[in-house]
Amino acid sequence: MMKKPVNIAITGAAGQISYALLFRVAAGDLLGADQPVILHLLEVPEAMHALKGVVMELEDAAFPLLADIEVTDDAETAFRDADIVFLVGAKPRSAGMERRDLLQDNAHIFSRQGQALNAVARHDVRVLVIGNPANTNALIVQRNAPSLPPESFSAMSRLDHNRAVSQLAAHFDCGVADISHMTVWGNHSSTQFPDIHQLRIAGQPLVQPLDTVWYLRTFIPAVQQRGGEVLAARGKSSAASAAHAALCHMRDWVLGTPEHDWVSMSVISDGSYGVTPGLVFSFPVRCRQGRFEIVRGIELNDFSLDRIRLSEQELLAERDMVAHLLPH
Ligand code: NAX
Repeated sequence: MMKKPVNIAITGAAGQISYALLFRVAAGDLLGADQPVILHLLEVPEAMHALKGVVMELEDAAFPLLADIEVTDDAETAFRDADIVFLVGAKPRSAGMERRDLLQDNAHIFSRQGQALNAVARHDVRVLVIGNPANTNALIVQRNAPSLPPESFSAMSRLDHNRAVSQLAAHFDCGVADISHMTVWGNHSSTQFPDIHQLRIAGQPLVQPLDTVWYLRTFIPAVQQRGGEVLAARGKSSAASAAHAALCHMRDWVLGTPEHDWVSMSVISDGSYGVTPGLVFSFPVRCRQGRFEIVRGIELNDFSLDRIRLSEQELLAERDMVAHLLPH
């Protein structure tokens, strides 16, 4: 017998990340080839016409798993009954705009969406925030949805994680699947800390001492600045790789992480590794039976702790800037 469809809400549905995400979700790349889905697509009124075109293309693809498509410009309508929510839609950063202004503009979008989730979402909903600044937006959404468990919310650091894994495979001349125990700590910003101190290749810890010159001068900046490089080359920010990272994040959350590895997810800090409780911070996590757990007991050297503190400070400053939108 056919499974009951899963309701998946996606905001910013006419944008470029969604253009890559929607078709893969409808094709079964998120939850598997036997799981029907219903898409709830949210956009602003001005983008509705463009969204109609995307819906036509979804129809034209004749996906067997796509049970229905609902289109709306009302957040409560989009989030009602949703099992999974991808919060992609946000204002882009325009020329000359300060990060502070972007934060304020988007903070209002995410506080309203948090309230809408609070009003209508299922208690077991899983929410992934992709729209930037993703970590602080996720904090705003969570704080505006006090009736939902805090562990319903996360932000995306998986694109940074995947970028790091790919760079490591090239550097160590191995396959991507050979790389494990990679962690991105902190904010999805230039203060993120890609940490390879626990790295294993084909299951084995590194035998040679870490090449610190390469690590500090090449690897860390390469991961931190990859988004800017893509933007400079394409004239547009990362889209297909971001959509893929969103699928990886949500699939692992729902279906579980590989047995002998972990992934990087931005989740509400429980104080692990001294990170201020309540901040949405990227940690190493394992997922089992639909729940994530921060990996504990990793020994961090002073260098790593300093990097983690730096990113934490940035998130605390962002939190202060949106304090008026954090009611609880
Ligand atoms: P686009 O500008 O192509 O699309 C955004 C869409 O969101 C637009 O269609 C817009 O109409 C819609 N939108 C705006 N406000 C909305 C609202 N209140 N409700 C519903 N929809 C709304 O951007 P895209 O390239 O798709 O990127 C989306 C977001 O992802 C941006 O904030 C971007 O910075 C962020 N990213 C986050 C990444 C991460 O790793 N966390 C990486 C990729 C990307 O940079």
